Amino acid sequence: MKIMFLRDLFRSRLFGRDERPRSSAPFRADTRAACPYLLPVVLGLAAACANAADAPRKPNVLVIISDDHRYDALGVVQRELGEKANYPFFETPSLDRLAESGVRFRNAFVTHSLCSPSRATLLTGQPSRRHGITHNAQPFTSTDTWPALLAKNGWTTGYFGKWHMGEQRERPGFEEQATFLGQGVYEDCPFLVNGRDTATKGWVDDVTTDYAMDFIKKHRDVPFAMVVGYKTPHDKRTPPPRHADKWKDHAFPEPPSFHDVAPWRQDNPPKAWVPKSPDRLAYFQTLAGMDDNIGRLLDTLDELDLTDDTLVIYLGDNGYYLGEHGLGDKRTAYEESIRIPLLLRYPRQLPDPQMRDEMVLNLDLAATIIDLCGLAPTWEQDGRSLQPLLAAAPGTVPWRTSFVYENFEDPAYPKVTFDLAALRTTTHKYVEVPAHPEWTQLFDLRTDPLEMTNLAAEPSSAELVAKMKGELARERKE
Ligand SMILES: [Ca+2]
Repeated sequence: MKIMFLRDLFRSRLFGRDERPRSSAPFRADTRAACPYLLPVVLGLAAACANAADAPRKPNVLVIISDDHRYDALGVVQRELGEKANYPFFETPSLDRLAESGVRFRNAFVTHSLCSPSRATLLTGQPSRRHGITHNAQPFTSTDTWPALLAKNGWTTGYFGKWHMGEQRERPGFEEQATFLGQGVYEDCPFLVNGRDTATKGWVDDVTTDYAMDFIKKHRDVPFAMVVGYKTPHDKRTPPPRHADKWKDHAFPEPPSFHDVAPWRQDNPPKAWVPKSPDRLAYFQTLAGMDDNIGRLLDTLDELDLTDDTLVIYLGDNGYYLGEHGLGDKRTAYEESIRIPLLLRYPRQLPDPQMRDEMVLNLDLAATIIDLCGLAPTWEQDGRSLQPLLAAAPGTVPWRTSFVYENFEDPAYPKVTFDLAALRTTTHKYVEVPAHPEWTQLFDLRTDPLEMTNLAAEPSSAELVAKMKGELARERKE
């Protein structure tokens, strides 16, 4: 026991917590063998360092972001829904494993449901109107980002997989990269590996994971921070061959809101529901392929003894409609579009699994990462660190009761996209489309969680509409 104690002291004082050996087994063997000779040295070093302040621990950071993964396409959520499960066949063992060993947020949202704007918010902690990425074709050049901050403070940074931001080739703030341009393709996707165009073979998210695992192994002994961007389950979907025949007989039930057509689709309502849609099936088949790869990443951390000291965050970049309100895609403000799966695990600081129901946002993740890494942001943050929330019992930390959601007209799709703003509270949602005042919506989410009864024009709602409209305008000006 004494030897173990001295070893730990030696490690924490000599290496600090920044460059600690990551694998304890070889160190333990060496220390024991050399102990008679090392002991005086160890004692001297320990004494010399005794008054030195403990350097803050530098966790590794692994952020995994997928593309169009809606909040309920998780095995653990489907089981939780019981008889109300809309996809009861679906399983995500690796994401469930992350959820069951970390924190699962059951009310997580994005502030803009679109690929590039959401990624810019993840990196900056700012909403689209502030970071300026309001559609998918804009390059992102800011280095007011958590990866750039971590790179300046001793982390090795890497980016893998999807980035988007038009066809941008640069990945500001990330030192190493194996990434593809734009949307990429599912099969044999061309990659850009540290600036060099590189052909690859196989399913894109398998390839991305191979590169990401190599990075983890290469940098196992130093703090690293990385983003893994999966293409899954964005259309046009091609599942990996190993899942191409899965669930083929499943008939998807019609969503209850399928014929409650969104105001902007009234002139073009959907045709009859198709229970067996190959495209919808492929949504889940690609997610199964991604889940395999998340398992490979988690296994890699386990095998390298890095799990306790690695902050892992999984999120979808936006939700996705699978027929609700007659819609596909995302962008607008119904729940299926703005809610995301969000999981977080960091055993060193948050050892106990949790489920949290506070409204949390992709906007909060930059502040959270920076906080858990022991740093302070050097630019304005619109989100809040989740660390104080997670360190306390539910209901004991004052937390937001509303947030602003925004979408902007996309120059690539001017006929089907439009400026939209919403205020979502813990009980209601108010949505306005400036170009179409007749599309204004108000939903009471307590009694109408599927958002099928628009109360905006009800005389009894006038006061609430005025109040939420005013709050929305005020918050957007800040
Ligand atoms: Ca997306």
